[in-house]
Amino acid sequence: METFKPEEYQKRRLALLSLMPLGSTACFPAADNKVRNGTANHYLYRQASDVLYLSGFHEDESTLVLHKDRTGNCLTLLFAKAANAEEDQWNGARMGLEAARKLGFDRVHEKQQLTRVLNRLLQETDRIFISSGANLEAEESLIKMAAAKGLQPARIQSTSKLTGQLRLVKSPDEQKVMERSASIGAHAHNAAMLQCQPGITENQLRACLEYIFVMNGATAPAYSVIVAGGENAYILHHPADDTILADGDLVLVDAGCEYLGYASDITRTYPVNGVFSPAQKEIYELVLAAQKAAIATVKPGITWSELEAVVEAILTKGLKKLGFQGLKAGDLMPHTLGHWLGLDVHDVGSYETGKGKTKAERSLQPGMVITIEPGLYISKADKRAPAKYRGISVRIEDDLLVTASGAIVLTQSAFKEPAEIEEMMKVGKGMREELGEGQLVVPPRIPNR
Ligand SMILES: [Mn+2]
Repeated sequence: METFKPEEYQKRRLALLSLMPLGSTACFPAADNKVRNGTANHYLYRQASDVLYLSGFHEDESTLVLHKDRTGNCLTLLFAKAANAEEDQWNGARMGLEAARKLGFDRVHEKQQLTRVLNRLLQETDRIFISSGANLEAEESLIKMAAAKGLQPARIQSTSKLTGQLRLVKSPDEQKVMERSASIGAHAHNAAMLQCQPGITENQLRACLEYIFVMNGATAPAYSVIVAGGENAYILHHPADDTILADGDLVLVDAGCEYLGYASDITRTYPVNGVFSPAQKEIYELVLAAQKAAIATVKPGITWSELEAVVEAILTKGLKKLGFQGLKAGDLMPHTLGHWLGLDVHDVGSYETGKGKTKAERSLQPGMVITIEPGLYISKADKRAPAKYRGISVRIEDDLLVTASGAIVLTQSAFKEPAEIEEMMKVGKGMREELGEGQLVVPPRIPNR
């Protein structure tokens, strides 16, 4: 059930404990199992990323606790829900405490014991770290318990700085999983290009991507799939809806899958009818040139600002050449160039290092996985843009693993050269004609590694 061997998780817990000061406790509640509607209809459950990272444990209503006493003795504890035949017939079998004991924790307790055991650990605790975001109710009750033990607010902190440091650099095992997540994502984008045609809806294109994700072993999309036809692409996070994709428009697709907990995050923009108009191609090629230049610059030691400067220079110069009046790249690209990628799509990890006077921008290092995603978003009403470019929005996004000498583009199999895209879409058109109206063009599954 767990993605990695128990030893890998044990290693991660020890690494986290080594970052914790003497007399501290770190608590990681499992993600809340959220009701979608009614009483027994829940959202697809997704474990909190920190719990996945430190244990691989998938069950809700559990808490992971790491404790380091004032003399440096360490203890790892899991609080979980016991198996229960009647409940489990409705919700699926729980692992049970006995099996959980084999996962390498020092102690496994029933979840009801959390308050009692934690109160005892808090007597040896001068600082508590609480994982935030995945389960607000559990967080609040942990904060209350800590406060009741007399811990001042300044001594109640988030775990994010600790886990961020560890999760920023991916282990060789994680890198393999992320490679697979990226290639499934890339494959789905290619499949969507085969399927795309005027008259289908954003939702239908989304379904095509999600089908390929799941058929290749991913659990689900890693985030709500963005399919944005025409002007919708100006909205950075436009969720796919019933909009009909129109002949002559571009479609922007920002979609990635979650494979064994790890996200891919890919954006492609292409013509709905399979052929770029000259104006679309000019904007597209400008963004592509900027993206390729940034990718070529990625290597250990480089900072995000340096990468952004490369992109800014190319886009600003290119826009001027295309006749845009008094516009800098930043005016048409409201988001940053990229972000950390991992268990979370926008993965944890600070973009800065040090404190006070030593505070500096964090530079890239081998083992980090990042996205590079420049874009240009031109509103239909933007009078500073030549008329033929108004209403065109383009984003191109790939996932990169930073290596010792540069970077590997994990998503390189997703077509992005205009000629490649047009060729691929022509192939798709031929396949659809052969299959007949309403048939899904599905490329074969990608082989397992
Ligand atoms: Mn992204």
